[in-house]
Amino acid sequence: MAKGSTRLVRYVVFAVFTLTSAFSFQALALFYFVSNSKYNGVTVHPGDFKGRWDNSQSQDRAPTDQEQEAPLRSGSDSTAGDTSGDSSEYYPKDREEWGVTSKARIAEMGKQFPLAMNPNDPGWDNLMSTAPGPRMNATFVTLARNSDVYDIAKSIRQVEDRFNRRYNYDWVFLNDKPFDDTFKKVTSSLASGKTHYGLIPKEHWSYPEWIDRDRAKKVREDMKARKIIYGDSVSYRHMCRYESGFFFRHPLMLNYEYYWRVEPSIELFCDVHYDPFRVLVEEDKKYSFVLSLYEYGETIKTLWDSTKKFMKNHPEHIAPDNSLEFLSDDDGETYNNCHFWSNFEIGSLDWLRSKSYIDFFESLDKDGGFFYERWGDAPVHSIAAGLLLKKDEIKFFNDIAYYHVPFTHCPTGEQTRLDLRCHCNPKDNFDWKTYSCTSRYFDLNGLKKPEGHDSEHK
Ligand SMILES: Nc1nc2c(ncn2[C@@H]2O[C@H](COP(=O)(O)OP(=O)(O)O)[C@@H](O)[C@H]2O)c(=O)[nH]1
Ligand SMILES: *[C@@H]1O[C@H](CO)[C@@H](O)[C@H](O)[C@H]1NC(C)=O
Ligand SMILES: [Mg+2]
Repeated sequence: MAKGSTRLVRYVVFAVFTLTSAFSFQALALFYFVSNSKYNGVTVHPGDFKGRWDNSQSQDRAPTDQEQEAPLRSGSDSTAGDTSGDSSEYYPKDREEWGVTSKARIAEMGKQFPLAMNPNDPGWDNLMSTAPGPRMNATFVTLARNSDVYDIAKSIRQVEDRFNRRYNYDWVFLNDKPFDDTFKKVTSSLASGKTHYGLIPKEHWSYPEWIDRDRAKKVREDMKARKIIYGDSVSYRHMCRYESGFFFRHPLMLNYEYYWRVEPSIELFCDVHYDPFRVLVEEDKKYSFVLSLYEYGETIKTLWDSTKKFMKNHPEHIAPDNSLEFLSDDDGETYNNCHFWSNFEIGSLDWLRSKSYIDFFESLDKDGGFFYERWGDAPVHSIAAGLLLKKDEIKFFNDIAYYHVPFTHCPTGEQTRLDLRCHCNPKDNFDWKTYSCTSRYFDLNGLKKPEGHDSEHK
């Protein structure tokens, strides 16, 4: 158990009622102890404070200032469930030591644990220990514009607080324009690992020569008139094509084997206690997701036709034990629009750089749907994962709680949420709602849905 695990949260609530009568005031003090003992069952006995807070006294008078500030924390409890010995370093054995009653006492005790007020003070970085164990060859990756700086700052802060401050994985930022100083300063101040800033080569963010730009323009005008989201955007199309076919080949990304994609303004609602990269390595997974849903059909009208063409031309790339069932309800005839939501992904770069994936991407790219329609990288990655990977190479992370507007993945299972100190509302969990495809993933893989799947979101 980690050092902090025996931390005891104890609230002492004093309710002082003043009762007025004709001739006298009477003060009544109520003590209310709430103990949060989920870690290691540290028990709190209301009688613990009896010696100091004798009933007869407390009914007669309100507690003095000294008493009020007294036993908020208890030293001896910290050793009750934790035999690691770590805690003794930080918590005096004698419970009375915690009765911080005077400045002199604080100064005396404080010498042992000086406050770190400035970055160069000892202990500044010691918020909680670094996770032991190996690190994978992995990085976070974010595609962003300079104007996204404060939205990505929010994401980084959450990723760091919930996970990376203990792991310190690198972070690669990619942009079709050079990153400005503000972007670099803000993001590098938040990331605990090394940060790298890459410019996207022009040829990865422009029309391939075989694209008829007039035709593409007409499509955008038409989609604009039909109010299709991002339908009139050129940059969005370059972005989707880049995420589909190029980010993993950026020179900076060649230094890594695994990636975790992070977008601006996402949220992580729960602690991530283990290294998901290592889970992928140990379980031999190539792709993972937390949210799945149906794609907007208007944006991918011929994507499945292109996919079928690829399957016919490259039967050697289709995995025998694939997830076609996730993608199609009629054995591959049509696409059911199910996809993993790719704004969150943890996956293998080597897989994306493999011949099978590149052949798939290039085949789609030649058909032009990134510009003649508005193919998203989510269905492209998902179809690839569904067909090129074995079904047990795709992982669902129930533990990683996630939000990207407008959908939430809040872990199913109350105990899980408590253990991970989640701050999401289980009712917001999208997994088992009608527009999610996650049930299909469970059925297809013969997985048992977590307890609470049928009740918590209602
Ligand atoms: N450098 C750059 N990044 C972009 C551009 N458009 C979108 N992005 C990034 O691509 C990702 C997806 O874009 P976003 O606006 O979040 O699209 P949505 O999640 O589909 O609504 C985000 O990480 C954006 O920061 C662009 O024109 N240039
Ligand atoms: C990480 O992976 C990349 C890509 O495969 C490789 O070039 C690099 O040497 C690896 N780094 C380490 C430290 O193993
Ligand atoms: Mg986004």
